[in-house]
Amino acid sequence: MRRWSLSTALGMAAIATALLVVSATAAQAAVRTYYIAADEVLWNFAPSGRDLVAGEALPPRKPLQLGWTYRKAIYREYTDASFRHLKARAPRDAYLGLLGPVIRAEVGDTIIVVFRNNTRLHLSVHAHGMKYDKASEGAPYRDETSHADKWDDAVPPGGGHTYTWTVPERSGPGPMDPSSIIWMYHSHTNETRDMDTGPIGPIIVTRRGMARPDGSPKDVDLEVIAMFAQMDESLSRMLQANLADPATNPQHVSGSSAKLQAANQFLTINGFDYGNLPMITMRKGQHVRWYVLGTMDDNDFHTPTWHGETVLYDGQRANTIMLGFMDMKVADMVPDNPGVWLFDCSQAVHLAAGMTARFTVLP
Ligand SMILES: [Cu+2]
Repeated sequence: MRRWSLSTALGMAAIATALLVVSATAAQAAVRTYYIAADEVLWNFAPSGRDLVAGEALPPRKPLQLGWTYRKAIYREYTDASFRHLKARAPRDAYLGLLGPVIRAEVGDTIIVVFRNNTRLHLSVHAHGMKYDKASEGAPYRDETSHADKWDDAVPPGGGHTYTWTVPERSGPGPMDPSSIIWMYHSHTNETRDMDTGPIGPIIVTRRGMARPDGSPKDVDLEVIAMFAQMDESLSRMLQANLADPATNPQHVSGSSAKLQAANQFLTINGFDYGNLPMITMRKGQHVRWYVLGTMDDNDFHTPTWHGETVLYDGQRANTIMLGFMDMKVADMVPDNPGVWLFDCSQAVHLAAGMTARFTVLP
């Protein structure tokens, strides 16, 4: 009798605890809504007009190079569904450059992207790592779906679509990952050429129970996102628009895409060349999390390299890590060495082509 009572009491306590856990989890799960438009902008890869790492003039324009400014389509965040007011990016986030807004979630959350296409091109929003159904995939291929499940794959100019992604355990950090990981979202209507056209952005997912209300990881002081990408303007879907516009083609360069290719490729970090990435600033002793991204480049890997400091990547000490195609990696740094330091790609050709930036560690 006594044993029966005890086990019953224990069983009821266990059920009550389980219910509490379930309700706490349900209470914490958030629906995070982002209003994101694809907008056309004039993008300058080196807005200072100089090589800020070498402290000298940019290399001379190649004969078939349009210039340093090109029309691109990029994702930008708005305050609401009217898409009338751009959501201002904090000055400290200027270094994010042409990356779209940072989408955040804690495991268990739901992400809603209300998308508006303000460009002349059919575009989409396709997420890596998230869980979605066919109406929120944003990628056209023979997937045996039709009608409503196709609209999201190529949203027409002036059109819009609402994408819904859930963030289950399998979208969040694995057992060997730190408290947060990074994914990408990008237009996948013309998968390879969209990469050169511009619309791409980051998604950060934090482990359940490890997120602040804004979704960022509690155990990190500063997060930095750096996308290493070759932007081939000869393959951009905006090429014809760029050729036709004196603002982007002041020398009236002309020729086929193949002829223009070598002169119009840029090796960029967040869309910046030759040290023009706005300075990233951190303090000695902070826990800094670096998220590094590769894209769908032709044939090149990238090797982000931190000078003057080291990182912990995959449980190993490093100052260089390898980025494959559409690779997304996380490296943690506790800077201990105040100064201005180089952050670049160690691939020699890329280094020579200005795939360089700097970061500052304050005492
Ligand atoms: Cu590289």
